[in-house]
Amino acid sequence: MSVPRPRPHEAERPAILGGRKLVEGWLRVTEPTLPPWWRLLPDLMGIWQRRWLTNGGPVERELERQLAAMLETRHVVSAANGTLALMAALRAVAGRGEVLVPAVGFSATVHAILAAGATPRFVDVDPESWLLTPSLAQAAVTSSTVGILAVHLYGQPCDSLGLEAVASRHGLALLFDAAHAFGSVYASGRPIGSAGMAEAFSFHATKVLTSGEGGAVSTNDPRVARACRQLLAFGDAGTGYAEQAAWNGKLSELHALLALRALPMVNHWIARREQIAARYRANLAQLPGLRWQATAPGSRTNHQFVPLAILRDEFGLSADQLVAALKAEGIELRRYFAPALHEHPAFRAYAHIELPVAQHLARTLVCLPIYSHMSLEHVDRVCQAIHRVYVWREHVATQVDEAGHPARSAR
Ligand code: T4K
Repeated sequence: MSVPRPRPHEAERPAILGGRKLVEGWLRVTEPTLPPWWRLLPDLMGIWQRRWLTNGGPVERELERQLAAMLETRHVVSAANGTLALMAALRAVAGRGEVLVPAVGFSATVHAILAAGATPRFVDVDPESWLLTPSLAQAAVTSSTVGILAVHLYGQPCDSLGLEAVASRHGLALLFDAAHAFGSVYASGRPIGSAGMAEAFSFHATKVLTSGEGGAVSTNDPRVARACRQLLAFGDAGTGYAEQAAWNGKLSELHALLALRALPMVNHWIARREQIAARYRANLAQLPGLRWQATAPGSRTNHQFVPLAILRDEFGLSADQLVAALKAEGIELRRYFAPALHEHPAFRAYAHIELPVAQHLARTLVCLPIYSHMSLEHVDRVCQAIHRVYVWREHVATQVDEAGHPARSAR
């Protein structure tokens, strides 16, 4: 005997079905948290008085010094953005062969590999942590492999010790794309930024620590630091000659200042993000078909993102359907990171194999809104929106198809 389903409550009708929007205006998936603007005024005056705007100015050098102290690393080289930081780090340590890279992530990681003259070899990720693990890397090494570029995806730390063991066993360069992970901590208790041959950060407007556009390479090896500095300044080590083909990837004083004055607040902001992420988990715990990224015992994420995998068969709606339904509520969810990297048109030439976990994740991942000054009331609104979309899921599915487009019946 089939049990009749209770009718969804009218008052809980989602906006996509004609109910009242839960958010006034538009709740962005993220926005930058900034130091108070007036605190920057004396520094701005200094920049104006010095008339020194870039090329190794005092603010940029002070930022590098403070970053190195915080990251517990010997050298930090600032960069105009995270992509250039990664390009320089790759060129400095890896040769022109194959670099192993996880197939879930942002295109910039692969652009950097290609720009540095290497070749990406896409590797599947772990179904729990969604990261490149030592065993997956080990299994992917070939005679052409020259390096491993692991990504601390969403801010979640990779197993640095395990990856270091694989790299040293095969004589490979080990690099970390730490674009998402400023302030995250390895299981060993060391800050992200201190492992491998180098780690590369992004300080884009969407990151926990931002300079608008910006990035940095951290390394304990003075030769890598010197090479990166040269690569980010026309290949010129101060001689006036271009000693190698290179780029202009320097960070300006104005950008450096923004990050420098934000730096003392970062730990407080990460603590706030921890509360936000915990609230999401608690509020959504009763819903079926939601999977969270696993954190390795002892390690700590900065919660750069709050990613969630939506299992359609259990939740009743696909990730794209949920994104469309929340958009109607005034809430921005993002499909970071779909498609899988080897499925981007630009990189298909390098995709020789099926990567089932990456492909599954690309179909199911969404990122919930988070920023360091987000109110818990807004977190609750997002959760309420997800709850009511779930309660009305069968009706929602009549409006939007699985790809998130208006359903045929609703057109
Ligand atoms: N490696 C990895 C793993 C990466 O994810 C990235 C970049 C890199 C390397 C390279 O680092 P960078 O070269 O970028 O430094 C963003 C960022 O542009 C990019 O930095 C980031 N990863 C990537 C995952 O996402 P979009 O295209 O999502 O940004 P956008 O403009 O759609 O904005 C997202 C949300 O933020 C919106 O709700 C609007 C809001 N926003 C945005 C900006 C720019 C603001 O509130 N204020 C702002 O100023 O790319």
